[in-house]
Amino acid sequence: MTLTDAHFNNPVSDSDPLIANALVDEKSRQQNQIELIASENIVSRAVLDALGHEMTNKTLEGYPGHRFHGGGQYVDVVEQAAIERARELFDAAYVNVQPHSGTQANQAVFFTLLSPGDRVLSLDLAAGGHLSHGAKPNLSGRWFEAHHYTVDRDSGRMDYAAIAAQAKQLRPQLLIAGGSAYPRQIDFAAMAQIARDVGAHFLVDMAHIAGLVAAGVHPSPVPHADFVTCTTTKTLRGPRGGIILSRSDAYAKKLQAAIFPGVQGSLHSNVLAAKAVCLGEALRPEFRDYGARVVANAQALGAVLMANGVKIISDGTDTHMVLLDVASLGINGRQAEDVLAEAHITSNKNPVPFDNPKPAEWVGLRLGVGAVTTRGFDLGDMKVLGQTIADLLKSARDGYNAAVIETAQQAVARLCSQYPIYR
Ligand code: DSN
Repeated sequence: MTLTDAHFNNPVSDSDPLIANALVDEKSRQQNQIELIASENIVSRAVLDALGHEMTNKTLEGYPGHRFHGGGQYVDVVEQAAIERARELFDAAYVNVQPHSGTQANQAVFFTLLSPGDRVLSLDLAAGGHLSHGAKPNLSGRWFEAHHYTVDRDSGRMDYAAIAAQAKQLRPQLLIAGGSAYPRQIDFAAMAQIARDVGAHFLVDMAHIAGLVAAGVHPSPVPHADFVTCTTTKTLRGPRGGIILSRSDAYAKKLQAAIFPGVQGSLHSNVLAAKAVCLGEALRPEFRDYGARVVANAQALGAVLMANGVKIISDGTDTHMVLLDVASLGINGRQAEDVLAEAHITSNKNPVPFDNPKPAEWVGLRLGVGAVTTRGFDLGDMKVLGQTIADLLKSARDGYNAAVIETAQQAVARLCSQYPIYR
């Protein structure tokens, strides 16, 4: 084999054993553990095909029909398809499918609307907000004057009267709803009214719930917000990347320029193809069924945990996630994450509203059911899983009971072999 032939045809298992082994191990990890990180899912083979395609070789800047490089005719096909599918799925007038991430989609909206020093009002990080909404260590928190609203201490839900009062006092240029760990439906109409009353623009970051909105099992922010951003990764079950949507074309020119050349250079051609595939999948009737099963599974998981005395923020969920306050069990979030990991259940420690800012002290554990619902877990499986998790958490409280961990490992192994992923 010539060097050139090897370059084009050798699989990674021949050319780079270190990386090949890590890839094999990662696939096996995904097969043999239960994934409950709320920002994850398991994409279709078709999405994987697009991601691993030779289209990755193509460099392009600009937009379909107006590129800065030649040879873009097939990428134009996929980008146009992604735009049209997102437009149909979310009933949006304006769509930009190029953001490399949700954070860059948010940056582009900031770049379109704001000048450094402008005021932003968004959900507090501990109450479920997102770093890119003005958190101090993020560029958005360095360049803009960010303020945060929180949730009601007793109900764990957004308090619209309190947000309205804060907005009136602050008069932000931008009001943001959405984030990474708010398990309840947001009243987008109420938030839009608050923004209108103070002359603010209104952005909804629906990264976590985009798939639920697409499936019609969560109200859409698109009719209410000036701008909606999301990732394609989470409940939408697509590749890593972002999208910007708007109900109107009013800011189209500025948003196009804000993504390129504002905050990004060339686009990721293969990822655009994968986005188009996942948006096509989300348009099919079976995706509506998937969305309904996700919410039912999350509610079933929350119910079993609460029946076992585990505190759930807001006493339930309307989405794909439940947020546990494990301080009620006398442990912290890291201990909860660790004991679940012993039984091959993957989750993440998380702050709960009004939590300590130090991650080591957080007492929350966030669980999301997008991935297990993709595998086929049903309500009966959620009962088994919920009981397993409750037993593990109590075991951590009582000093890690080896028999409980072994029983949990067996339950997880049974579920994983019942619901295999990629052949
Ligand atoms: N924001 C992070 C999360 O929700 O896990 C990554 O998307």
